[in-house]
Amino acid sequence: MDTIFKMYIDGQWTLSINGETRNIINPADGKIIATVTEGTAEDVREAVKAAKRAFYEDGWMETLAVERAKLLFEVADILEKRKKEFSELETIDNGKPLRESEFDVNDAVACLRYYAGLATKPHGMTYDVPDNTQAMVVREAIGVCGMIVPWNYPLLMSIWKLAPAIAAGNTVVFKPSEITPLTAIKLFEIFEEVGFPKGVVNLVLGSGPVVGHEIAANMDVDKVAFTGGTATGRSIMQSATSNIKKISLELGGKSPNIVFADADFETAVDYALFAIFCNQGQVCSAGSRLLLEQSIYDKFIERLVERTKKIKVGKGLDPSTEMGPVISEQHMNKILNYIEIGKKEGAKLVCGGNRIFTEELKDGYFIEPTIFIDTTPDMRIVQEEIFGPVLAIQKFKDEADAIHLANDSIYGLAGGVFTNNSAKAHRVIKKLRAGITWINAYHPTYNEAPWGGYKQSGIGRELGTLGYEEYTEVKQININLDIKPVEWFSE
Ligand code: TXE
Repeated sequence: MDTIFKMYIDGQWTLSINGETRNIINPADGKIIATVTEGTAEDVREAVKAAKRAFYEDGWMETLAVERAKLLFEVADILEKRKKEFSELETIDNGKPLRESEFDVNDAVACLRYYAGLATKPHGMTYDVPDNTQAMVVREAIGVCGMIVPWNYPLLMSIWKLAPAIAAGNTVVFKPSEITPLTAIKLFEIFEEVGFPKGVVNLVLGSGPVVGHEIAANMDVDKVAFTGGTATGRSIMQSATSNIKKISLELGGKSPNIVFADADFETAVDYALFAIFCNQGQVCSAGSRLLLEQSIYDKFIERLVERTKKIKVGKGLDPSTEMGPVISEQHMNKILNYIEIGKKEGAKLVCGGNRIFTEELKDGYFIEPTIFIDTTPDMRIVQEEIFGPVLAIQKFKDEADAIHLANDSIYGLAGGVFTNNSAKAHRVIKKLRAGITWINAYHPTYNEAPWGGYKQSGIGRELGTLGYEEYTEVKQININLDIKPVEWFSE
């Protein structure tokens, strides 16, 4: 491989300080598609130094919201023009079907525009306080924001963090997943093209324990935003205690999708498939537990299995593909191991369960869409995040039982309810301990609305105005309108 893709630090494309590289693999065929430089903790420190200088000394702190908005709008326009290239690259790097990559690019463009627009909208509050004082609160940039993102939505997760952070006036040190860095590298080329000043946006490539850890622990990083597994989130929280960093964490889930007997049957079946098998099940909010009311249990499973068997698994670039490979050999083995655990635990496998070894797909990391029924709440396949195309089905008796089963999890990211009884839908949603919920739908995500979880699914929210506020400090300003001595102490 001739080209080694570089990092972007302080306005320069650079190789890592120790000269190491990493090969990037196409999960559809196991072949090397690119070689990238492998950053070190020292590279992170250089990036942080640049980001700090850009913020405090070079004037980024004083940039006008309208200027930041303009840059983000320009990034959105270029990304939109290059949609085909970005979508194909995402599919080659991540494996997801092309239609999903196209969806991600569209969503990324919309997210950039949402936050570009928000930058110039009113922020802050005034208060009616005593003492002839005008009190107000303004929101200001935090400073240097570190960002660590995963491999399941490489471009989209980057934009979910970069757009609000930049809109709010921060400088950034950003790390994509070491498995899927390619669209992030191209995105930083766009940042360079639109003319971000040196040091404002920095890209460091490399592993979690080295580059990620340094971002989380560095004393000059003021905030760290992370999306990834709960175990890694816990370690990032610990590293962030170094300088009491602000943190936002979007972690794992084992989200319940509850279907009552009175739901629109075909709609519920269709969404149940989408909830678990979209993006090969590698979605934090995946409806990985399907809770079915007992009177429709058998009929629903029969129809679900019939539809699941028709899902077209193939290479992402093939336009007829509906489900692609999982991200890596290691992750594939983790998923296959969970399938074995499910069988040993006594769950009944009614669909899938195997790696796909056809001539065309045998070199890639393809797993059949898999369904377990007759599960019990204590099973590991019901409690643990598998993060693959594996559905665990649970049976419930009534509304109270459904709520109890749904909340029986360490996670609280998302959940769905299907019923034609709207009062029942509202009662159930009200009791669901989760941050993102749907009634008669599953998965749609909106840039306008906050995204994040209860319990061990995370801290803070992304997207919407709450997501913007995660990248701001709150400053109270009290203006005395009656300028005279306080006379607390006698003369
Ligand atoms: O994720 P990691 P992994 C879940 C899913 C999956 C499991 C493990 O269940 O099976 O996590 O996947 C960086 N300090 N999700 O290991 O480790 C890493 O380099 C700082 C849920 O791939 O969480 C990458 O950039 N950073 C999820 C990012 O963290 C560290 C998406 C995510 O990797 C680090 C992905 C460290 N010590 C996996 N170790 C979701 N919520 O959507 C790793 N990283």
